[in-house]
Amino acid sequence: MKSRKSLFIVIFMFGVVQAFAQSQSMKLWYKQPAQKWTDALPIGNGRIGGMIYGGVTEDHIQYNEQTLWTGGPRDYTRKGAVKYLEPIRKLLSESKQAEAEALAQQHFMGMKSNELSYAADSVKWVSMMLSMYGPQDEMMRDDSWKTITLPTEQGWEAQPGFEGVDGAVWFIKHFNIPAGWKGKTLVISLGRIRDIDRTWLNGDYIGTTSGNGYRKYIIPADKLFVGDNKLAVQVINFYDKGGFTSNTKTLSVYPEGDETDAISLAGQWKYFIQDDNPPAYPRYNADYQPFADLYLKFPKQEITGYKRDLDLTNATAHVSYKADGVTYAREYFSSAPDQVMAVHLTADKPGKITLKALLNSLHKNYVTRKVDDHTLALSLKVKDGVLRGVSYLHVQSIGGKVAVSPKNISVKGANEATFYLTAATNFKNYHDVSGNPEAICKKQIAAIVHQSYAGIKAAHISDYKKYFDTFSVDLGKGENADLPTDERILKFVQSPDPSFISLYMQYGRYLLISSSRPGSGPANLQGLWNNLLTPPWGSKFTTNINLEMNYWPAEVLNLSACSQPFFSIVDDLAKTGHETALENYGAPGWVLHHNTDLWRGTAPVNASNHGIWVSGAAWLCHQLWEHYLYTGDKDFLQKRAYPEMKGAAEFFVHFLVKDPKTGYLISTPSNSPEHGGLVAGPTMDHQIIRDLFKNCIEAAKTLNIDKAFADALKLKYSQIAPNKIGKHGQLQEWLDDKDDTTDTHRHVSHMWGVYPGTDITVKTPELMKAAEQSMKYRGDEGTGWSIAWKVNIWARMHQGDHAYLMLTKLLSPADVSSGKEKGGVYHNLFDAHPPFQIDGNFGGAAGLAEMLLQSQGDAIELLPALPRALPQGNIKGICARGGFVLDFEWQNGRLKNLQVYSKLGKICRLNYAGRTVDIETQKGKSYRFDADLKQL
Ligand code: FUC
Repeated sequence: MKSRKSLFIVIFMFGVVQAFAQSQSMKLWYKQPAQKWTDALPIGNGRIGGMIYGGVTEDHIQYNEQTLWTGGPRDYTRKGAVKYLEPIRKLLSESKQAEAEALAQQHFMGMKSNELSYAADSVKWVSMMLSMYGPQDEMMRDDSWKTITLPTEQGWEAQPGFEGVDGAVWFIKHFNIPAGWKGKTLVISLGRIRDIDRTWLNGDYIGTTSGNGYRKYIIPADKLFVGDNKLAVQVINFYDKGGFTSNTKTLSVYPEGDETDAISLAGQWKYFIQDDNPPAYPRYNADYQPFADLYLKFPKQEITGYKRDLDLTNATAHVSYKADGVTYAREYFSSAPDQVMAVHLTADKPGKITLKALLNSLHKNYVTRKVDDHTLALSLKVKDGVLRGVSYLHVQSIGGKVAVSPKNISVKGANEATFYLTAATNFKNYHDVSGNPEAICKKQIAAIVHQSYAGIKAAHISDYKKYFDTFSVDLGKGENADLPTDERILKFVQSPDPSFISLYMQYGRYLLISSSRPGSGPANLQGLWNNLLTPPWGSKFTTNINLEMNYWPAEVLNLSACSQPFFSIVDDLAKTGHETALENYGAPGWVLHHNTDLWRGTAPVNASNHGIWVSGAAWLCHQLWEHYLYTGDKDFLQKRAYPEMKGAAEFFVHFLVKDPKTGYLISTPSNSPEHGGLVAGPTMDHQIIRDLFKNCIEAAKTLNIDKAFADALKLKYSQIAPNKIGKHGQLQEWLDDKDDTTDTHRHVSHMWGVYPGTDITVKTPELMKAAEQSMKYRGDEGTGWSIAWKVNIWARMHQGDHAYLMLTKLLSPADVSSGKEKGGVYHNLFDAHPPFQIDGNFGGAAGLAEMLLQSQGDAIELLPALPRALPQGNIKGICARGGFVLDFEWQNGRLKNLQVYSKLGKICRLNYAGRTVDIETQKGKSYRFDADLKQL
């Protein structure tokens, strides 16, 4: 028998090995620096986010501050829109969808920014642009112009010097016409141009076209010169992508009827930016903005042993390599306690740290300046909006020399150096922009100057661990577990890599902790990370799936506190949404349509065929109620959740109308998200409204208030159009049985009742079967978030293998061939819609949880959708409704043991493999069970 001491050593060593194994397996790592943004590693403290490229001679940290957006406080709701509500409803009830959409587009959508002034300003500006120069002007001599490679398929913004440019730009191209073309009529093909072109050949005007379609100009034979020809194109771009935006093939000149003889015009052109200050383009929503870029420039060196990683256990990123017998290391993190981003540079020999650090920004309107002998500042202003930003970059070094100029900080021969970066804006809240970013930065740097790096790092780690360490998961280890992350992604399809799945699950938690900390704003479409002035979908908050999905993992994966920013945005939206309820619907309470932003617009936006979707507020309220179910926080229910739930319900009490055909209460006008146009009575709405009414009734009962209101809701509840099974055995997406079985649209909105709702469960087998049929018709492909949603839905259907199949699709490589992308993961494990959208990361993590534990019904179901591919595992800290935290293990696909901790002292009903047990629990106590749910 082992002595106590040696047993202790064995246990201790086992613990160390375990801890080491856990920390190794919780890393994303690479053998090379990031080439592109989706290779870079994200860090964040909920407010300041960084993307670390980790280059050797030039490191690049692109960074964001959560409140830097375009736009400003304004009214988003169109006054008097309500006049058109009944006419729109009437057209829909007469099956005149196109007419209803046209009427709604004209009178019912929200207000764009500058909507009233733009038309006149734009006409004035365009006429100024057109009259300023012609190609014969002295200004048009292109000898000293800069060059650009055309076409730019992704818009000229992707070219250096063109970042964020909207406006008027002249382009000139010289090309040679061969003698053989003499006497032929030519075609000049310019491809697609955004938005207006005016084109001249050898000084002769040959035409103009508006819009973003293709351009072809016919040149009569007598206008040609054999030899050098000069093509001049003035391009006017109002907003978003600019320039020549089709592929190289379409940019050419050829004799009419003989494209095979084409001369390519693709390649180098000369350009001159005539004016990049057009009137601000009217927008329904604002865009989240990148803040700036920190560059660290090091002396050139031959290096070996490069490694870059992100350690999820302590939210620190690292770069290390060797050069000239010296090991260099960099460490990066974004601290919530100290509100700074830190970059710490060390070498294992003294005096080896030499570099220049500089700040620059994509915002045209930015300057840098010296603050003091250790601090550089950057100030910026967004182009179309009221927000200003300030960053301080402060350095502390040991040994060596530091010098600060207005442009950079240089460090020479130091033993180590640490940079601290702050960022702030004048945003205070959605109607107050009186903040002082300079004062914030100054204060934050003053607060860290007397602290040690070790102290700041320790505070960061312990703060982060408060969240991260509440949960752990181990699904076993495959043969690829020790490979770099980018290689692992590629191998994942070929051989099982269960620890890659647990890494992905924990990465979802990491991203939520990093982008949504109490006190910060909620995670947007890209969480906290965005490097583009015109990001996809504005990197805003889309509410017909995306914002909600961001918070799916929060409760179940033991990060309830990370939902606080979500609750805060709901508080704001309940106020702004009240205006929209009144102006568009003459209704009490509040309403939210399918998008919002920093300024909390709630009106319908974009096109009427999908922008008029009325269930945003109700869906957000579902998550308020869920928070109560998980935490039992009655104070939250009473003071925050219930008033907002009640407001959302009051809206629908007013809004629902009796369908003349069926007699049911229906939601009209609305939309099944982004599918099928403006309609009366989409299934999803009815599922969400039922859920809202049910939860309000339950909440009123719990709080012992509002009995009359709850009774009124009960009556309405029973009159709402029910889920219906259609002619193909499918769950109908609409009131009419018109689903198309070949339709593979990414939104699976009518599955809301399966997940996240509970209208359809395994206890309603016929509806569940119909839902399954619809899922089969819809297919297994989709955008990132669509695939993530399907993981959750198949899990709720108790089909673990199908849920797992979806998970493998979510984890497939997003970069398929050069330049092309598909739904999956990028090298940094960001989810690809494509492009990057973070909801898939969060939905995927939640989906895996849903496979292992469900508690939406009257029992906690253990391993309800365990796939064959994950036969063993160990999970600690997963949460169930009713205030329970569970740790359990399974082996050979069977539960092995279980421990339940009761936070609230409620009765706990457990369900596993057909067996159900009830136990009375006491608050703060744990209960252990064996594989047969026998209490130990
Ligand atoms: C919804 C989706 C799109 C995208 C956008 C941000 O509109 O339909 O796929 O995710 O949000």
